[in-house]
Amino acid sequence: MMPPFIQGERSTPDFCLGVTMNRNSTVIIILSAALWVASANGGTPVFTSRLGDVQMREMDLLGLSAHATDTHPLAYAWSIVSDDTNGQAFFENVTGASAELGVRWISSTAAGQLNGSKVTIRVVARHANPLDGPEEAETTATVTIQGVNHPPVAVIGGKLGTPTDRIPTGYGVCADAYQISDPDGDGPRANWDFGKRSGGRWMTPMGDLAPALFGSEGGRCCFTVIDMTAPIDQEIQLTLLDGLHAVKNTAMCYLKPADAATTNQAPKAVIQYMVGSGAQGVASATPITINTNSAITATLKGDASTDDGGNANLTHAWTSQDSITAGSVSLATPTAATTSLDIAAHTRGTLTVTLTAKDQGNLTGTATISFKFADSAGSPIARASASVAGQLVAGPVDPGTVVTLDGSASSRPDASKTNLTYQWTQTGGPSVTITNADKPVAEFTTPAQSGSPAWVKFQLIVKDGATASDRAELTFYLSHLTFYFSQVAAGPLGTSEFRTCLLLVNGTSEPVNGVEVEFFDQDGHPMDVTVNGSPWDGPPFDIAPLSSKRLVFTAQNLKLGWAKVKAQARLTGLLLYQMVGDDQVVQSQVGLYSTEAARKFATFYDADAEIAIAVANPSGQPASVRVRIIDNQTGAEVVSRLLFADETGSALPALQHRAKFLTPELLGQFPSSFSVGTLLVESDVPVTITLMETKGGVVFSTLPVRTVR
Ligand SMILES: [Ca+2]
Ligand SMILES: [Ca+2]
Repeated sequence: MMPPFIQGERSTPDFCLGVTMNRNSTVIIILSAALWVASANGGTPVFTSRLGDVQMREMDLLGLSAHATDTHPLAYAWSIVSDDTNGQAFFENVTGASAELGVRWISSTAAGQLNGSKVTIRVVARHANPLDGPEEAETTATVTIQGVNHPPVAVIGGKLGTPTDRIPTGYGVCADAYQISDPDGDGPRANWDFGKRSGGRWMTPMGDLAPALFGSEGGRCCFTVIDMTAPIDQEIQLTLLDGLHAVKNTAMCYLKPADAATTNQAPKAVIQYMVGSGAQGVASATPITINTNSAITATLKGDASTDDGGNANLTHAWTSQDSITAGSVSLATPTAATTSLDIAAHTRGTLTVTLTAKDQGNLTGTATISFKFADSAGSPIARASASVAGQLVAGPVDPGTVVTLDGSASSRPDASKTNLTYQWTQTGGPSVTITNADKPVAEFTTPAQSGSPAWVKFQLIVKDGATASDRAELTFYLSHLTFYFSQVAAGPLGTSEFRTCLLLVNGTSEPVNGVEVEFFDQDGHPMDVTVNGSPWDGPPFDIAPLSSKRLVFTAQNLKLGWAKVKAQARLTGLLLYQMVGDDQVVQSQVGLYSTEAARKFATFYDADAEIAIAVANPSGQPASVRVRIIDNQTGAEVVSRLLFADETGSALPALQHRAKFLTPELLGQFPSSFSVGTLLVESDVPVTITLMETKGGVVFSTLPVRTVR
């Protein structure tokens, strides 16, 4: 049943002495009705309606009026003459001939104790203008307290949606007060309003403005769900007014955009963290390192988690899994939106915390955050340096260079080093292999520069047991693209002359600027040659787009060696190995292709052919080079010999060059069944090779060489 809602009616007719009980009540008690005729010429006001004795309740308001007449304007003074209620009676809303008397209760346990108490009130009517005379009239009444006005019970009904069944944009929402009650049978007055809101924002042409409420003073209050940016939880408030009571209750309306998903979606858990009083961050896959020099607290917040049902309806559960080797960590309040980790000083180890956010449909989403606890006071310190051939690396490094990574200066804070462990890891750039990656001193060979990124990066982490250092990082920039010709020659030879003609072709649509060509002799010294008729001192030169460069090297004395070409972009290079007669006519010419520096090459091998191999070592270290021959028919290895067994340390010294015939003396005897196979050339440092087929010692062809990775 719907109680009556009569809002604030309080009209008291003239000539009627009225007292309305409980201004919202339909009950009007008429106590008396006396009528006086005003004196036409008298100066004394005359009450046409007087106060009369009446009962009222604690926690209620009593409407009072007492009208007087006079030929002059009147003023009224209301007062409490005597009061048994110990000050609980009071006037309010005093306006001329009307006033309200209220009686508070002292406490809910004391409710009713004022029963029988009397309050005497008086109203005095006198001239509003003192010049009209001192005459006045008064009327008094005794109010007896009887009973208590109990607060109404505010209950909100209606279909307001649920977190998992939201009301979409365009629909109407009506909240009702049909289920309210009042212990005294009063019909309280209802006021409606919007309360707090969470989730998205309202979208109106004027901005984020809530929809209009219809029936904000009545038994039912409605609004139309307007467009919104994301699901909204909108509180609606009902206030019941009953005498001195204003009883409030709220209910949540669950709303969603028109095009929102129709089925309940799982929450998305998000962890925000703060270490000590540091900046707030959002958990990522990378563990967060916390220095445990002293005890510290990390705050974890889950209230940035989201859900289509609104994050206010999510529950949060935190769990943790740790691998603590020293100290301790404790997780507080595992079921609150915000929790914290209390980390004892000198704690070491790792901890992963999982947040599970659950919606009212029991769908869950999880997020994790990992911490690494490091006690820097005792952590070792990683120190890394790099060198090439004993020289610290100071600039870009050529491809194929062996770089030494040196972490042997790492130590504990007290400079001790015993039982430290080392780990070198590549952290960027083209992938390379690290030799001795778990030793203080490691090495790698720089890869060819193949565009982006033009660097390789490494880190060293040193551990003392489980306690790791911070990482020490090294970055190496790679030189321009470098390629090599492992056999060049220039100078007179009998009646002929060797010369080397180098052709470089830029097939790109961009100029290739700053090309460098260096020419080394067999012993690794710069070769003193004439190029295109002028002494060569190796200045960089440019090659225009779709253009080429031809360099002819000649020399006074016979010189053999190798060439190195560096360019910003890949050039096509061919070296013509020429013999020229007295008449400057080319007698023979063999094209030799370039190779990159590498540790392993493969080529064709024919036992009946006369084959020479030229090897240049552009690295800064001696090269131990082995030749192996695999029988193509049987797959068996028939040769495995060091190529430079006659050199110091059986290795080709740094920057030097040799050419050798692959004779039976060098290779040993083949099995009689062997005819053709694959020649593998392997080196411990990057080298560059050329395989030449000769007749009577004279080069007439080259063999295709493939670098093997
Ligand atoms: Ca009541
Ligand atoms: Ca949900």
